[in-house]
Amino acid sequence: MYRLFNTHNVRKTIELSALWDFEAADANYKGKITVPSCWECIPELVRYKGKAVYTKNAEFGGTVRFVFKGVSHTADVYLDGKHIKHHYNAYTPFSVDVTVEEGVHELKVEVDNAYYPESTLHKDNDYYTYGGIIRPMFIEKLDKAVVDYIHFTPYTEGGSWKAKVDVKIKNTTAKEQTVQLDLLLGKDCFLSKTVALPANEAVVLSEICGFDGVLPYSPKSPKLYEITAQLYADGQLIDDLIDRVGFREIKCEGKKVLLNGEPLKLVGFNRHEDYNMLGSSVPLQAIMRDIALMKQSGANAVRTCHYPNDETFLDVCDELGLMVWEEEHARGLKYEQMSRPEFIPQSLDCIDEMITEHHNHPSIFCWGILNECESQSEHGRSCYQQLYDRIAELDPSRPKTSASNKYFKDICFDLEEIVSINIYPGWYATNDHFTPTGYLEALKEHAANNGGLNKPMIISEVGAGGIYGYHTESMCKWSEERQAEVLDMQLTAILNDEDIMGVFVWQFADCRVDEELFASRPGCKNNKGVVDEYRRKKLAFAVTQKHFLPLTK
Ligand code: ADA
Repeated sequence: MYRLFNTHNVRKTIELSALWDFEAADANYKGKITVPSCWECIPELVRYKGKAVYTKNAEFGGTVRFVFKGVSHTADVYLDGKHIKHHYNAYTPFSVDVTVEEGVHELKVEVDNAYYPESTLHKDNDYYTYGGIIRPMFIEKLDKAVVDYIHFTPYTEGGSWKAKVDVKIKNTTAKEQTVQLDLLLGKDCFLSKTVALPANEAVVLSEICGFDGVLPYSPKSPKLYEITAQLYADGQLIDDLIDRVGFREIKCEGKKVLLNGEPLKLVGFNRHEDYNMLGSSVPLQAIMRDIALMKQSGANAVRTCHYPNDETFLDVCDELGLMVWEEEHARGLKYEQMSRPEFIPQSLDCIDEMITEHHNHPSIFCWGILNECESQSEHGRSCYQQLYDRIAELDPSRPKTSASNKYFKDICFDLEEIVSINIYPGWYATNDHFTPTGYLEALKEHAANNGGLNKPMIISEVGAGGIYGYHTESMCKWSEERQAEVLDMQLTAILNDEDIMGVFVWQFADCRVDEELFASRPGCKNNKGVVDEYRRKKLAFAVTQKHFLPLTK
């Protein structure tokens, strides 16, 4: 099962076996491959950047939906030789509906993980773009009408819980029809409505509903409820969709972020989806190991640097009460990428898919964009504005932010609800940045004078490098001892600052990076993890426990 709960009782899913035919022609490789996985798991392809073709024959018919949870990074899907879908960006799901005769059909997926100028989000970077169908793929049997999504936005009014409930229903036929929609929280039906569906169209039903006697969601008491949409046609149950929600409300009040009226003090990590030889195709057991280690450090939050994460990861965060800063896909993009015509559409598609799919996760407390991108130029600012506007349109219930490293040149602090800054004093800069009148004070003052006045502030990245197992008397940079020493100094200064409501250590685990960065990344890895790529703890792990546990246990 992909999610931690069953998303359909009525809609049938055709389970394809995991082995597909596979060919990476440019690598002169042909064989079988598992779906999901990264093709770098195949020894001959551990450094392969390019195109590959996945092929699978399967028996199905009628109206079906091909659902891809993640293909890295570009997919072109063919059914019986006919092109039916193109998708760019590894980290967001996509689907396509087709109607075919019953029988055996050939499904072909062309995948490409190479870099091109028109690929404005996937480029040489301080993380690795793996290749393949990296997340699960399903074939769903659709009836004449289906529930595409339920979006549940809880809020309090006059001391009781309400929610804006948006349900998208699609008519999969060329005939107009009327269906009945029932909405249940747990087993209790709280809304029943007749809905007219024009031929071949989808409609979104929006309702405000009240909920009595429900328990709130919080990190320490992560109470979840299943919400179910059921569709009836002529009295027969024809489709359903099940999701999970939590009754919690996020608000910014001065320098605080409030969850159900309580100020959040967030301490945690930046985490790439990268698990040694499994690459970015991280199974539930490995996700659980990461989250168990983060909780052992005392962390109560995680940032999905620098892209939307797998829903399984978000499900575990929901269930264990780990608060999530989720962000659309972008790291260190320059004018070169942000001035291309593809940039805005690729970014908006990523935001649309991220929020459409992840709207209901109560653990997500904010949406992030454009990590360390061009927030110091007018052109960059217009890009930030467009992306923020799209997020506000799709989900006004969560604050927005972006992790900046433009410091005293940043001109976008006024566009966001939370001011977030990445700093590396003692690693990329000398220690004097943390003297009482040093960096942090200067940065806070600049932000306050440039749109960030009286806003919550997060140190979204701070840390240092350490190579697992490298110990030396000199405690030189890259030794575990020096990493621990620098991180200790950084966290002491940050966590003693009343104005900072959150800190995300860079980073949880070492991750693979592109060879373009080899000169500053020993072993072509970003070695700032507090654990290495095999989740072996470095001395820095104990430093995070020293600072986090007293605040969160
Ligand atoms: C930046 C960037 C991270 C990582 C980090 C580092 O802040 O956002 O992705 O590259 O620096 O390790 O230097």
